[in-house]
Amino acid sequence: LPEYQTSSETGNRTLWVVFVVMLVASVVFSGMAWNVPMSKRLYHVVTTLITITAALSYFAMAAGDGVSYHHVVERQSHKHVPDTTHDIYRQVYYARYIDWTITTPLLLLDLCLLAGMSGGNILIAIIADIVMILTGLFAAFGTEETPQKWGWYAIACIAYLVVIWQLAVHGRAMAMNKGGKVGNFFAAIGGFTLIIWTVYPIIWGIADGSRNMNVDEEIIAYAVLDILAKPIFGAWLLFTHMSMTETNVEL
Ligand code: RET
Repeated sequence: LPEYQTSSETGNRTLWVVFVVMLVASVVFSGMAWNVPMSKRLYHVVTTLITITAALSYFAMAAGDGVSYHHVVERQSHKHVPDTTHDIYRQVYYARYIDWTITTPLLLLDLCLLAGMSGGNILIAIIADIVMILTGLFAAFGTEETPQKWGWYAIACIAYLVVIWQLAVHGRAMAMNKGGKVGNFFAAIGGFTLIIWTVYPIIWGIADGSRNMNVDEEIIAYAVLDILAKPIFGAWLLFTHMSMTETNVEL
């Protein structure tokens, strides 16, 4: 008999809760945009687009649409009985990768604009980020019977290092040039981002990669990370931006 690794009521309820959180954040962030002049709204627009996209993605996952069963591996059913195998299928929430393809470049754009990075460096960071997410998607649909599942994962990690390099080296230098206030804020919110983002590939390795976490635990782990990386990050950025003229962008 095949084995199906599936979310339960707990995972599903978590998905609905995060959907509501993202929806409320979107309303609050767009409301905040009305309270600042047009010339200060770019971060509000970018940040609201991030939470709206996440709300749509969580709606799809909660409704059971952004998910499919993936054949992971064929296993020996009994250690000492030959020719008895069973297939293992696990739910892959591929809606996440569609969400991340849109939202992680927008999150990076927020940070790049804050630092005042050059167009070339922004483009490298964003394209490397898209490569990271899409090669991560290939890894998610890889099979444990071939080595390329972890090969795709390794490529995604290299792309992630390119993103970190652009932000930590070029981003930080440009932010410092804008003065101590922006420099310190960039270091703080950039450090927060670095820590949160780095937990994603770790969770992926434990849950999707090696199946040492069940589907419910995986949903909860990503839910916590997504709330920190999107609404909490966004609120911090927008409230700080409102109190500073140095963060204004001429775009
Ligand atoms: C994957 C697996 C392959 C290796 C790496 C990954 C990195 C993912 C990251 C995701 C960040 C998501 C955010 C979402 C929105 O809030 C694709 C998990 C490196 C860094 C911030």
